Parts: sequence; structure tokens; C-alpha cells
Amino acid sequence: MTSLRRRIAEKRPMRGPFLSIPSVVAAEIVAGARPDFLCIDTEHSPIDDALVADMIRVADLAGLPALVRVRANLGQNIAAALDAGAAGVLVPHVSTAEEAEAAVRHARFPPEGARGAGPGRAAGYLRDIPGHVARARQDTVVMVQIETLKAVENLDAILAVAGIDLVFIGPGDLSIDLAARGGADSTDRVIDQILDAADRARRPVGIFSADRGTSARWLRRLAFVIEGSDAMVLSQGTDLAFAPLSPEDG
Ligand code: 3PY
Ligand code: MG
Repeated sequence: MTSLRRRIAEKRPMRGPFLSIPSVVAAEIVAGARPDFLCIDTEHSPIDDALVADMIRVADLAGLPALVRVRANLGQNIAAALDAGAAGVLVPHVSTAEEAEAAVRHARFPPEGARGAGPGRAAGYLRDIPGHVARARQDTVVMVQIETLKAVENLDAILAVAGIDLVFIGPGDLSIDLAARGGADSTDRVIDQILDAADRARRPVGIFSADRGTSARWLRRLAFVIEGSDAMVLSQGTDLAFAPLSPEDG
């Protein structure tokens, strides 16, 4: 299968959910819908490292690439995800070129970065460290989230950082930041600005979307969408299922 990294570079349209329920069963149910990838969200859910590895195993069984949104831009968080066999990492709240460089440093082996090689799952438990390092150099996906006004101010510098495969827009945090600063710009205008800058820099760009209609609209302008989450689908489904019965239901 063409690696996820290659597909991102070629801007092939892709759509997949966040997994935020700490459960391999939930992951398996979602994988059955055959999205293009799964993105395990450890930033906003209580999924620990051991469970991340089990959820990656589920993705592997389904033949789907698993990304991990790491808790923070820290070497130990990024190494834990990649050593467990994640196809790549999504690093939240990257607002400066230095922070983007740090993400690359944590995620990539030398010479591009300073990741250390461990005898973990991705390395066949020591059976194939050279192969693991070679595969990681070729295929590891590094994505950084643009979700603050500071990131927008520093966007051209972030886009120029080597080793970043995709910049990912977080509309939720971006709109919170915009509202908090009482600026005149709307979130849509700032997103247009990000899309234009990414286009000029020829960088792939992705965005979070809450539903399929919004994803369809975004996929006319960019190629990578994380759509909702397992928890969102479950809450929407149960809200619908357990809405008060009306006379027609009986
Ligand atoms: C945001 O919208 O802030 C996000 O992080 C979505 O992924
Ligand atoms: Mg966010």
C-alpha cells in the first residue's frame, strides 16, 4: 500500500476520525467503517501509552494507518507513539518555527532529527532496528497543528520548516483564540489566510471538521480531513436514539 506520507504529499483526498474513547472495541468498530486512517487522540482523552499500542494493533489488523495526536510537543510523547508503530504524529498547538522544528527533531531520526531508536513494537522488538529506522525515515508522518493567532502570525516561518508533512488547522481553538483577543477577523477569514499561505508554500494542509457535509466542502479546497470522533458519533447516535418518543413511534 502507498504510504500515508506519500498520499499526503500527493494531496490525495483522505478522511478519517479521531479515536477518543479509550477502547480497542470502539477502535475496531470505527475501523470497520473503512476510513482512510484513524487518529488516536491522546491530547483530549485519557488514552495511555499501552492502550495507544493496542489501538494501533487494531488499526494494523484492519490495514489502516494509525496516527496519534500526541499529548504535547515532547520527545517522550512522540517517541511513545512512533515506537508503538504509529504511522505518524499530529502535534497540537505549534505556534512558532522553533516549536515546529522541535516536533521534527523529536519525530525524525538523524540527520533530520534526533529521535532515539528503541527496541519497541515498531522495531520488531529488537529484531529489525535498521529496517525500522529506514522505514521511519521514509514513511513517518509529522503534522503540526495551527490553532493559535500566534501560529498564524508565524505561519510562513512554520511552513518553511523542513520535515513537516502537513499543517493541520484546528478551527475550534483558533476561534477561541480569536474571540478572546476580540479581533475583527472571522475564523473563516483566518482559515482562508492559512490555506493561501500553505498553497504559496506548496505544503499540504488539513483541517478538523465536525461532520460529513463540512468535510465534503473542505475536500474541494484541501485533501486531508479529520472528521469528528468515535465519541461524537456515539453521542449524536444516542441523542437520536433516545430522543423522547412521539406518538408516531408507537
Ligand atoms: C481544534 O479545532 O482546536 C482542534 O484541535 C481540532 O482537531
Ligand atoms: Mg485544538
